[in-house]
Formats: sequence, structure tokens, C-alpha cells
Amino acid sequence: VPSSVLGFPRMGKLRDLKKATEAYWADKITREQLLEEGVRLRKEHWQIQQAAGVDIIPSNDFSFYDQVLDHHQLFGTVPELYSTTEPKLHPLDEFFAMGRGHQKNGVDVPALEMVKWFDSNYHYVKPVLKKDQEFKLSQAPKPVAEFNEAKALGITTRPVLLGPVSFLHLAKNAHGESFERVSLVEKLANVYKELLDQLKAAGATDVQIDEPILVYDLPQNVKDAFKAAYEIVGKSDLKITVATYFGDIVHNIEVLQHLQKVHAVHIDLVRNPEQLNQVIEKLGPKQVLSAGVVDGRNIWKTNFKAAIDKVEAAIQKLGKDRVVVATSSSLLHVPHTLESEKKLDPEVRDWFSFAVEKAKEVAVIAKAINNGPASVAAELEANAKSVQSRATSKRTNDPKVKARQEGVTEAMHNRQSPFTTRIAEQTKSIKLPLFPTTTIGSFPQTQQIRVQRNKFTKGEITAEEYEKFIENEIQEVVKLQEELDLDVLVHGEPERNDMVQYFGERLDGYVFTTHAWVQSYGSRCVRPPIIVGDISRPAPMTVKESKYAVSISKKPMKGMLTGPITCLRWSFPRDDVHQSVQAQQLALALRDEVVDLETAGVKVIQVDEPALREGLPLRTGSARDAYIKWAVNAFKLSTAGVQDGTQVHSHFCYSEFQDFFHAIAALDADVLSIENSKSDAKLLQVFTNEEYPRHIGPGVYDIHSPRVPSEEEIKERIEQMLEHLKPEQLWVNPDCGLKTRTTEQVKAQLTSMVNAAKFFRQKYAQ
Ligand code: THG
Ligand code: ZN
Repeated sequence: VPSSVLGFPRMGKLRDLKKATEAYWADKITREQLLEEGVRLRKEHWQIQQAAGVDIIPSNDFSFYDQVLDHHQLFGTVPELYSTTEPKLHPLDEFFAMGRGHQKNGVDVPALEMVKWFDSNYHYVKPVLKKDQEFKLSQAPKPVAEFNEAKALGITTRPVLLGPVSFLHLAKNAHGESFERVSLVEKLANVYKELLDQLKAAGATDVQIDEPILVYDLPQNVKDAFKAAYEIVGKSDLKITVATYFGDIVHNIEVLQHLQKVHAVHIDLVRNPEQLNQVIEKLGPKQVLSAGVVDGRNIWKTNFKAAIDKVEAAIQKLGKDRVVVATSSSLLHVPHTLESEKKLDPEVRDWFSFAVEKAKEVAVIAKAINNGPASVAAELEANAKSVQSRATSKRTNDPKVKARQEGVTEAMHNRQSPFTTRIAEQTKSIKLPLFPTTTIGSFPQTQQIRVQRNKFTKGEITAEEYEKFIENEIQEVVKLQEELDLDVLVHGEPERNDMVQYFGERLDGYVFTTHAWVQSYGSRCVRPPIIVGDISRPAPMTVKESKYAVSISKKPMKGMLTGPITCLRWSFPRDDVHQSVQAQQLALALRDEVVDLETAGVKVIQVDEPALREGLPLRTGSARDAYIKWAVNAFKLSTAGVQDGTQVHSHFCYSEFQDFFHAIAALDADVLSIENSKSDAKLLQVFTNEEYPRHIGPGVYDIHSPRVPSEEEIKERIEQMLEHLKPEQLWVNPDCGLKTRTTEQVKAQLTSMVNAAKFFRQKYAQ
């Protein structure tokens, strides 16, 4: 029984890849230096896995930006916009141009669209394909080059590719073209076959082809595409492992009959252990099962006994030579190594396992099975101790939290009065004009803010000095907003590192790390806090800053919180209690914060839930309905503790509301601000059709661009919105937070916005 890792994080121990790519973009290092850093990181990561005792080590899991985007160049499908620039871009720059746009030397091209990778917090770049798309294997295919690189180090790797059907399904059609992308499958599969032949010639024996879309509900033509694809790809002499993850494949089990020519099928037995028998039944007589038993999505130490039991269950049916021990998915979604965490409480640290440690885990599990438990007796014993320690720790169980959860009533989820009553109260207590203007919460996070925060973290400045600095920042942001004549102000969030990490650092039941970065997209990383136990709020988290902001302005100030679902989803959650329980604990902690803000004189409170939609189970059906119910309840529980006169806002960073509208409406937020930068009438139509009574601020300009929209342009936008929404419903705001903009840009953009709002205010006053 060999051990296998499906993919390794590529940032490096100290986010080396982030630093190198950003230095390259800033012209601080040369292209050669960046490429060298790639070579160094790949080598380091292969050697780590080799030293850990992993038998099947992946290659081509590395990427300078995104592994899905790599395929555009690999298969010769780079959109013309990027391949025909004047002057022509070097391939590496063409690649980055697709990922993040390119504005230099007269070239000005925007980035391709980026979307979430299944239900993870990783984003991939959506490939764009044309109806008459041709495919052509690149001259020096990256998978072959990286295979050779590892081979030169004496390591025979298993290259990883995103499979042809998943690639087509996860891509999108070129603008304005209507066609079924899977109709391209044969053409594409031929190029895969060519690539596999080259890998074979280079000395590869195995290849991992990821087809994660098998966990989705799939239309018939997509399922059929597997037949066409694997008839061609399956002619290769390589042993192919088709990998699935993040869900079960039982609902698509018929597809396995099209995969009879492949060597192995990988399934995620962490998320869906119950699929084991049904998948085994459909395997061909010689096919191998790759059993994903080490969690690629979370940081918990694997329970060796439980994992071994799962693998043994597979061996019982298939025999030892038809089973592989593997990570459940790529380890891309976990941090590099626990080794770097010097400040974690040892009790808790002992429960965790990051990528380096997980590589060791698969090797130990395989060894226990191959050579008997005695061969790894020390490891098994230490593991059992850690598991026991976590299960019985006082830190995981807090009777006070449990008692409070038991006392939660239905009534606690509902505001005191219906919206019509509330809004009448709010109009009196907050005194807002028609078309009120506001922003989403964050103001530019300047270099200076980051420097001061770092100094404070390192103890180079005192708490008082830091506090004074933050107050000054708040003062400036408030002054700026007053000058701009905005109606509902914010304090700008200079004190916050990340909208989830900040709260994780202030809640009991959480621990946070110093180096545990996970790639979010491109060079950008997040450091998810870890939920280890029952969650509670030892002290107010945001009241001091909000109160200060209230004290320096006569205008209404908006308090800013991250909602329970987003806190949960962008953290590493516990795997020993249901997520709905953790969400409710977060909701109760936030409820106290909301009430404390109200007491401190904050009359408008925004609770953001950008991750609400991505938490939807990947397939439609009862699991989705159950999720919507507990997720909506958590939001309502967190916000419903206030008086009628306090206004609850929420913000959503997406506008695909069609299939999710009822969940959003059920939140019962007084005001919603939503992304609408593409000026999507379909979105507004949803609100009209459903006779949505509450207030809405569809973004009037796109904050992701430095461009300054003109007053006229914003007026046109508002005019369009008024075709769907009543004037007394409409708020005027940007489409997201201003964190990534400069102060200059913000001033100019908000000036146009406020002027446009004033125009309509006057027009409708008569
Ligand atoms: N926080 C968390 N998850 C998220 C987002 C977030 N997931 C979705 C979306 N927002 C992802 N977007 C970003 C945007 C910017 C950054 C990360 C994710 C970012 N990170 C800094 C970096 O990599 O340089 C972190 C540096 C630091 O904090 O010192 O800029 O907002 N949890
Ligand atoms: Zn947003």
C-alpha cells in the first residue's frame, strides 16, 4: 500500500513565493531570479515529501499564480487579448497578465475573472474558451519540465493535471458566444494524450488527473463527456489516477464505467467516508482505490486509528495491492509547517498537523498497514495520546457556552418589530436624507498602518502609542468623510489586519498562528484563525474604536462586524462538533458585541457575510436547505438583539442572487449593500419581482479599479436602479470596501458619488 500526496502548498515556509513574485512585479528582481526561486521551492517541497517517506510525490502542483490558469498556456488557449499585445509579452508576463492584468509599456489588459475553487477559500482563474477553440500542446510543456526537474534530483514524481472534463466545465464561454464547452472534449483529450505520451517518454509511470467536478450535480452531456475523454486519454501507457475531492461521487457513479481504462480512482474519505462501498462496487476488477484519509482542507492531526480502519475496510474488499493511502485533496489549503509556530500553547499545538506534518502522516499510515502497527508503534502511541488529549481537554468544552446555547429561543432570532415599524423608528433616530450615502467599511490600508501594526506586534511600540496612532487614523478618515459630506460614516478599520483573523484573535475558543499562511489567490494569502473549542467573547472587540469614532463626529457612525458564517468559513473550524453549533456560538458572541455597540451610541451596525453563499453545499437538495436554515439563523441571532431604532446593515461581495435570494431576504437586515459593478439589471429585477421592501445599496461603482467614475456615470447607474427600486429604498455606496485603493482615488471617487446622490435628493425633494 503506497502513500500519496495529491498536491503540496507552493508558497514556501515563509511565503517565499509571494515575496519573490511581488518583487518581480515591482521590478526588484529579474525574471531569472523569480524562475530560480520556483526551482528552489519545488526542490525543497519534493525533498520534504521524500524525507517524510511519501511514495507518490506530486509534480506540476506548483504554479506561479494558479494551477488552472497554467492550462491556458499548456494547451495553447490563451485569449488573443493577451497573446497579441503590442509589444508582445514574454510568456511569464502573459501568464501574469491573465491572472492580474498588465498595465505597462503601453500594454493595458485587464485580468481574467477569478472565482472560488469549489467550497474553499482558494480562487482560481476561470479559463475562457471559444466555440471554434483549437488546442495545441505548448512547445515545452510545464508538466514535462517539472517532471524532469524532479527526476534530475532522483525523485520520480507523479505529475498532476486538471482533467479535460473538469477543465472544460470550470471554464467559461468567450463573451457573447453560446455553445456547450464539453463539445470540445475530443479535441482537447487528444492534446492530453499527446502530453501523457511526452511524460511517458520522459520516464513517468503515473499521472494524477483531477476531475473534481464529479462531486457536483452534472448535466447528462457533461457526464457523457467523460466517456469521450477517457477513451482517448485512457490509451496512454501511463497509470492514471483520476482524483475527486470535497464531496462524494455516488450520484455520478455511472461515470466510473467510462473510467475503466484508468488505473485508479481517488475519493475523499474525510468528507464522505460513506461513499467507500458504493465506489468500490463500481471499480473494475483490477482498478485501484486511492483512499483520501488525511484531511487536505483542515489542520487537525489525523486520528491514525480511524484512518487505518478506513483503509483496512477498503483492503478487505480489494486486497492490499489495490489500495493507496492518500491525502483527501491537495494540501494547498493548509499552511506549510507547524514547525514555524513557536508561540502556540503546546497543549493545542499537539492537536495540529500542517502540510509537512500531513505528508508524514500518510507515510506512517501506509507503514502501519504494510509492516504492521509494531513498525510505527511510537508514532501510533503518540497519536493516540494527542487524540485523547484533544477529546478530553477543558479547552474544547465550556459548560457556560453550552448552557447559553441551550437557552437560545426562537424569539431571540427575530427583531422586536417588523421592518415597517423599525424603519419608521430608524428614520427618527438616525435622521437620514433620501438617497443616503455611505461606504462599505474599510478605508485604504496604507503602508504606514501596516508598519505600525507590525511594530506593535513585535513590541517595538507600546500599546498606548499604537492606540494613539489608530485614533489619529480614525480621526483622519472621519474628517475626510465629513469633508466629502457622506451621510453615514465609518471609522475605516485601521486597527484590523483581516476581517476574520481580527475577530479570531479576540474570541475565546480560538487560537491564532504567526506563520500559518494559506494561498487565497495569486500572491495573496490569508492566515485563518483556528477554532479549537467552544467560542465566547471575553471582552468587547470593536467597541473602543467605534465609540471613539462616535465621539468625534455629529454624523451617524456605522459599526462594523464580520458575521458568524464568514468567521466560521474563513477559519479552520473544529471537526468534532457540527458547524451549525460553532456558527451559533459565534452568533451569540457577536450578538453581545452588537448590543454593546448600540449601548455605546452606534445606531447603525453592519454585519458582513461575504462567505454566506460559498458555504452552500456543492449539490442541490436537502443539505442545502439545512445549511440555509442554520446559516440564516446564525445571522439573525447575531443581529436581532437591538432596538427597533438601531439599523442593521449587511454587505455581500457578489451579485448572483437569483438562486439565493430567499436566504438573503430571510436575514431581515434593514439595509443590504451589494456588489453590482457590472450594472446588472437582472440583480435589481430580483428585488422588484419579489417585492423586497427593505433598503438596498447596489454598488454604484467598482472599487477594484483605480478608475474615477464621473458624476454623470453614477447618475446613470442610479437612474437605472430607480427603474427597479423605490427612491426611498435606495442607498448610494461603492460596491465593496476601500482597503485596496489609495486615499487620492477614494477622494475623487466618493466626490462623484456624493454629488450624484445629491442630485437625486434634490430632484426627488420636490
Ligand atoms: N479575508 C479572508 N478570506 C478572504 C478574504 C478576506 N477570502 C476571500 C477574499 N477576501 C480573498 N481576498 C483577499 C484579498 C486580499 C488579501 C487576501 C485575500 C491580502 N492578503 C495579504 C497578503 O497576502 O499580502 C495579507 C497580508 C497581511 O495581512 O499582512 O491582501 O478578506 N480571511
Ligand atoms: Zn465586498
